[in-house]
Amino acid sequence: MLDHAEITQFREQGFLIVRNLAPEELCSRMRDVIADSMDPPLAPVEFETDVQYPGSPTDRLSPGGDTPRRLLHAYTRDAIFRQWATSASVVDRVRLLLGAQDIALSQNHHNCVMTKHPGFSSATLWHQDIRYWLFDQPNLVSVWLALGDENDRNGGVWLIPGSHREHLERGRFDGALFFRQDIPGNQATIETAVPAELACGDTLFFHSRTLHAANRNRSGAIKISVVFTYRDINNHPLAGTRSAAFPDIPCPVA
Ligand SMILES: O=C(O)CCC(=O)C(=O)O
Repeated sequence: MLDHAEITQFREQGFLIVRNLAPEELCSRMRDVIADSMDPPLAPVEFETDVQYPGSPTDRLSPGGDTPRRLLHAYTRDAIFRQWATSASVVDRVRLLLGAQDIALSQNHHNCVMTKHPGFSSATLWHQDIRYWLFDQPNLVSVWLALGDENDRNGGVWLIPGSHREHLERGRFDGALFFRQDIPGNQATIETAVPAELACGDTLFFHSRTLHAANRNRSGAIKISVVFTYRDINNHPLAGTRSAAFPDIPCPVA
């Protein structure tokens, strides 16, 4: 499933790539469902204009204003996403990475199809996913499945190895909790970033405190990824927060 070296790598670096984890047939069925959900985009959808990141169209009426960034609630969109999200390939690995016997999938965080379009996509600045999430402990694992090639040119993700273990003072982040690029200490950290270059079926497991970022899509094709987040069943979301908005899904024990 995962060997000692892979688990150690995840603990030290805050991420791990497992090549070719999802079979081509499953990826192809996901791509078909997603293609049927794109024109028109089936709700719930997050548009590029909703995030207002660098490169986002200013409003829904401006050119590219109707570009989707994420098809939300992937888990309830189609059985193929549920099959992947609860598969032993994913769940047993997350269990090892979290060091937890029982885990649950969050319906509130990620749980989406990322669609990064050429032309109107935006860049995501450096951040830790946990910044807006509220759990007893900041230890969650997200699972990012590439449904095609991902690299810097089409807006693939970059990560900072070991950042999930750093104590990062509040002043190193801006008001929106992005890791500031205007202070030398942070620049030195950012220089250690590595790209997660992925091919279809490759799967990136990353910790909720790992700093990551991504550029705009400068290729000619849409980049599509499917992302789910998991927690130890005993690591509860704080009641009344967005992290507890919808109940989490307990994952099957092998
Ligand atoms: O694809 C991107 O722009 C990065 C997305 C991301 O980092 C996130 O959703 O946490």
